[in-house]
Amino acid sequence: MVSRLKLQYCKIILATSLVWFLLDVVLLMYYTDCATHASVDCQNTNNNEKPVKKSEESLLQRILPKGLMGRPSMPGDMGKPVSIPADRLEESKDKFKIHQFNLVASDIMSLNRTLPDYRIPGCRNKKYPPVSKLPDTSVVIVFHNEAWSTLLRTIHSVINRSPPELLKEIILVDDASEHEELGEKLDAYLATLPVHCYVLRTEERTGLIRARLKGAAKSKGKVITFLDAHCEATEGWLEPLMAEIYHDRTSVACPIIDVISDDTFEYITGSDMTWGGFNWKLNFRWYPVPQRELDRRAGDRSQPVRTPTMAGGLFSIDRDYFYEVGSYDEGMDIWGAENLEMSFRVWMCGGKVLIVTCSRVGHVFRKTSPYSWPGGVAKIINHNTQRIVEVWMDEYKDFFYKINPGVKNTEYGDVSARKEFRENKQCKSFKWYLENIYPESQMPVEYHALGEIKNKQTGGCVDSMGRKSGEKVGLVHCHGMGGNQIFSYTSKQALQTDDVCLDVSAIGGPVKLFQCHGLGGNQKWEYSRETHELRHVNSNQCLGKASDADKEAPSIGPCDGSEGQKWTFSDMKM
Ligand code: UD2
Ligand code: MN
Repeated sequence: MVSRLKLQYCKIILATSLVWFLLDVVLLMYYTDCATHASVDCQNTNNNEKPVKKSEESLLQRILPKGLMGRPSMPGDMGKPVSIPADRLEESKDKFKIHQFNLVASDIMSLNRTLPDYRIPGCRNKKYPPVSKLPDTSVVIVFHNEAWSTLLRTIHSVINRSPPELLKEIILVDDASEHEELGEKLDAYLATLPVHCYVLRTEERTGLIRARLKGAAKSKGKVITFLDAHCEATEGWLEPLMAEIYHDRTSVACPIIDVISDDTFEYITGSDMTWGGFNWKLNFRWYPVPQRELDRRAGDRSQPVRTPTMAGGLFSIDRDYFYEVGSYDEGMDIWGAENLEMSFRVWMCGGKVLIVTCSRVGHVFRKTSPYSWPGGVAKIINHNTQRIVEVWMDEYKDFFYKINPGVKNTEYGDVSARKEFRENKQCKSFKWYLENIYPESQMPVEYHALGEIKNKQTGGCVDSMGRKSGEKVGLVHCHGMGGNQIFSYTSKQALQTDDVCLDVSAIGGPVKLFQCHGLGGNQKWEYSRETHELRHVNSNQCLGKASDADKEAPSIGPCDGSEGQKWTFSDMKM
């Protein structure tokens, strides 16, 4: 009896020891992995792992290398908003303008801030080729006067959350910053990091496009990954990007860009249901992913979205392919438009632009730019944009020039080399791009007219008055300058200016501007070239001259054949 009890006792002891031993091995394996990721926060950053139970903590302390055990929680950890202590509120307001974000908030956070695993379940369990097969990447980060804490947090997040085998190096390109700490102090700090990380410096301010080209030229990885200097890479961000390029070297792979609040630095997840587009002024805009693209992915949200354009700051591209597809337009200055140029070029010359929904990187979006703009903002943006329009947009450049009449006469330098590239590569037409890649575009593929809509009786012109979606459209004196008086009568029978359409949802009006949906409905108008009437199909009413009630807006009422309900288009194609 006693010996049987003894045997049972021994078995229990043995079994318990075995369990503890196995647990030790498993935890040791996990934390050794963490250590190679060089993160002091590693145990907190991987939400895939079960939370560590209280009872296991002492064991963890026993087996972990010193320093890796969780540091005390810090402001902003787990992506939470930072609250500024009362005695620093004033300072945080003052310092906001330096970088156009809350520098005090960023400075009191850890450079190794912890974040939850934000991936959707379909992404967490996804199998990728082993890291030994995936291409490695050089990460290129350009900056001009970036804040120390945001720049270093970008770097740490990349090191902490990338498999070391995939991270070849981090190349910073300092675009003539004036802040002293970004000099030798930065070099010294980078030398202590476990990943090869160094700074190239431009002699004078070159702008982000040429700075990126400088970084790319030095890169040694199979892939180049560009990031802005105020980002945070999240768990598992890199493998899905590399996997897309591994499967197809002509893929330009962008992560989902999540929002890091410029005020509280809260990490706010962006939607996987938006993609990149652009308006007539060639401003990059986010729009909902259309049903067509959801269907193509058979409802699987973990599949990459084939986006018409990219935001520009964050993407991976095969290094050789980057050069094959024309790298960047070196003639572009300082900031802006390079993202659309690259998107059009990649699609039209045989590649693809993807939003890889399993990869998420946060970015501090700012409301205003903190930099100086040598020569002025408008001049630089117009210069860059005109270079795209002239090289890539064929006849569709009319949309840009008519809505931006002032730009036509500004200088945009020599684009002959870019045109030659397009020619040699036999890249497709912009019409092909609109038809095949972006049929939902705000630029109608087919249209009957692009110009003024003039009232026959009063001579007034329909005018967007620069108003937004949801507001009333205007009807004022024709100025003949284009801009807000440019409307397109599209083949879908919409009356569109930029990305808004004339929309009527009630009998008797008002006639409003509304985001164009391309589905007809309240945005469908029939124009008769015989009677010159513009009939709103859904309500069977006609557009008319202004009424006494509102002298600066078109009316809408029963069609009566009067002169006030007759309209002409200044540029009728049909
Ligand atoms: C977006 C892109 C950005 C770029 C830009 C259009 C994202 C998240 N960001 O604007 O990467 O494509 O659209 O051009 O998609 N910089 C320089 N030299 C300069 C000016 C800027 O090195 O003369 C750096 C700057 O420090 C930053 C990067 O370029 O790291 C992008 O500038 P930004 O953050 O002001 O651009 P953003 O995010 O508003
Ligand atoms: Mn940015």
